[in-house]
Amino acid sequence: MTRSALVEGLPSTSSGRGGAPHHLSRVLGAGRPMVCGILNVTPDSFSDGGLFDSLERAVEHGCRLAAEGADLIDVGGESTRPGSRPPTLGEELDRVVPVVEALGRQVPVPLSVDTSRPEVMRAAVAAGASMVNDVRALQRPGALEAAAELGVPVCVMHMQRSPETMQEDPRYRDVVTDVRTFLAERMVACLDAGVRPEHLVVDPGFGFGKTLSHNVALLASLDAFTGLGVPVMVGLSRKSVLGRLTGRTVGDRLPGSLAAALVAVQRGASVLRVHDVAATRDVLAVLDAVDAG
Ligand code: YH5
Repeated sequence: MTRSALVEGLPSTSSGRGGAPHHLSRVLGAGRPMVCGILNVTPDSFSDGGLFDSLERAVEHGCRLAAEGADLIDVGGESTRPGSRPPTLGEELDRVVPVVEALGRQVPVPLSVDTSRPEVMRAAVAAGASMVNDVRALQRPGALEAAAELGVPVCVMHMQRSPETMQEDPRYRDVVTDVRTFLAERMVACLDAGVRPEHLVVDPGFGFGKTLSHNVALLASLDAFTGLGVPVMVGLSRKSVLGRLTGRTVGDRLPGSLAAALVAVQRGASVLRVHDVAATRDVLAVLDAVDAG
């Protein structure tokens, strides 16, 4: 399977709510990395300060991500910041589904849903989402089956333990090997459940049960994950690993985030999950020019 396999998986036409065609195939088919904009619809979002907790503001922010050139927008209603408590199913559905419905009508960009709950996966795809992104790698009961039945691309991410406990002394035998083995096992589980191979995306899960040195090792060896034969997604944007490396608070982590994005793409990442879409596109424009020359 090639890195462009994600392409065939994502619909090349709109998800049916009256938007323009997505043309995602041209994006990855051209070998260009994709930029996935982050749309948090949690009241306690780490950097939105609750500003986007209403439907209107969430949709407005989604439109901005699209205008900045996002290839994909990831809509999430569960805050997975370290120590956080999960929302109820009802809360998560109420946050995510109206945003997917409304944003899907307004932007010609495919939407993914950042969730671990099969009920949310089903409702979001019914509302127009084109992809499932699960930080728990479809390990919740019913999640594998839902993803397979929905027939959409799925991103499986590595996390050690749970958001409540993941940053309490994380340990690995060898972080790169351990994370890669986990992702390979989840790929097999997905395939066994009936997920199409061209629908698989993997993510090492930066910040999810990793120390500073674990995160740096994973980024340095990201090419180990491209060996799994499916597109690799990377989420480093504004994360505390960058705060640790630069001494910056969350609002001042753009330069660190862009450096991380560049390194990730140079080591084979296919999808960059970021807050700052326009700035990330600029990084890719420079890299593109160099690669073309
Ligand atoms: C990810 O890496 N992350 S939610 C703390 C931050 C900044 C950002 C304070 N969902 C990922 O975005 N899905 C999340 O700094 C994800 N990969 C995939 N596939 C956490 C998040 C964040 C947390």
